[in-house]
Amino acid sequence: MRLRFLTAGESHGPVLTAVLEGMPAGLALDIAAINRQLARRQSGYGSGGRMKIEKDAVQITAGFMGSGSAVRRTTGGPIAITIPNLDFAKWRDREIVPITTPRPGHADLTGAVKYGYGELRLALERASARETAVRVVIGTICQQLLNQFNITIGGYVTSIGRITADLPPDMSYPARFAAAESNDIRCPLAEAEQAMRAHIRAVMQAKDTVGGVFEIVALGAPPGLGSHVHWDRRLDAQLMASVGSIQAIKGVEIGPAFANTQRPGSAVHDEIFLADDGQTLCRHTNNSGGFEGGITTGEPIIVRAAMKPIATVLNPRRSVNLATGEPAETVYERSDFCAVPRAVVVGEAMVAFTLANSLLEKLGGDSLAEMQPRFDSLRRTRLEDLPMDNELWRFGYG
Ligand code: EPS
Repeated sequence: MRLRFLTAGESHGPVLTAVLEGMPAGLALDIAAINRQLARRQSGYGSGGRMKIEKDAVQITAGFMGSGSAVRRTTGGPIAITIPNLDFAKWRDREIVPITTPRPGHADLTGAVKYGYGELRLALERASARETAVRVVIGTICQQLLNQFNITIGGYVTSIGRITADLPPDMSYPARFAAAESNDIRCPLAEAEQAMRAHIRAVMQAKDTVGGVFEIVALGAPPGLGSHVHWDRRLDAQLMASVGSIQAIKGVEIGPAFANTQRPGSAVHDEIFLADDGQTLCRHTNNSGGFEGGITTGEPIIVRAAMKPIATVLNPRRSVNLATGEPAETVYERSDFCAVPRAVVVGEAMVAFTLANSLLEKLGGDSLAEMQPRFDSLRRTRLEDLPMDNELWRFGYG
């Protein structure tokens, strides 16, 4: 990995902390844009009360410097990131009732088995999706790097429970991103959005939770990122792992991968054509989701993620009180009802991080200035970039 990050912090502790290592020097970060992404992550229908308490704002205390007339830029050093938890003020001096009955679906039981916790809150606090706030900061920094190379990322919700948005294939991706941002379900189709809202409302009234599917799209990625030569260099697999690492994500597919299983190969694989210029190879379809052999094709990268219903359910669930050894019902603590609209922003962040890493691996370079000419000289899917030997050939091993 050329780019790495670590996060630390508990949901109700004083701060979230992260370090991003490997960013090249010379990138002028837009802090206001980072805070706008943090606000996006906080807004989405189906949230619990916590989002009314937090007003996430980033503090960057290393790796990004400059004063006076010079624009502040990344130094190439590790970037230190902090977001305060405003809710901490309420928890700081409170005596907190023990949690001894694990919630099905949360990390309460598995965390206690693994770490030997005598208090289940220790698992809950770190497993919480509160941590995704710092991931959004990291992802936005990565997006700002990718923007320098005209690579952009957006996302939207495609289903909530059984309500699905059947997006017209001719609706452009920028139009989908813009339409999704016009509502707090983050769904590009008005009709589906209203049905999704009604469904989430009904789920909340029934004291339950609901999951869904969202799609993250990266536009402008050059062909040739990732590699077929080794399992851990396949960029599609790296994207599945990074998006799959988001709390409550239980499935990730590249393009319509599961739907493709129901169609013959002749209907799935994106045929190759010559564009009008007689030079550029192009496709009229993108069933591959932007990847062949773990390498980008140059088509839009499509990552789809399945989010399970939130595990903290207002209706008590059957469990066992580990303190008494008796069957018991779970005790509810404030939570979200549907986090799918907000998870889109986190999905974008993880895709941005993974693509930025891949671009840095491809281009090398310690500064933005070094990367730019290397990017401009990348081989593209043009005949002139792909000269063939076109002669008889032998393996010729020793
Ligand atoms: C979460 C539970 C809720 C969510 C939280 C994730 O927090 P609380 O227990 O304080 O109500 O709001 O998400 C965030 C705080 C956030 O910033 O996204 C959980 O248990 O995972």
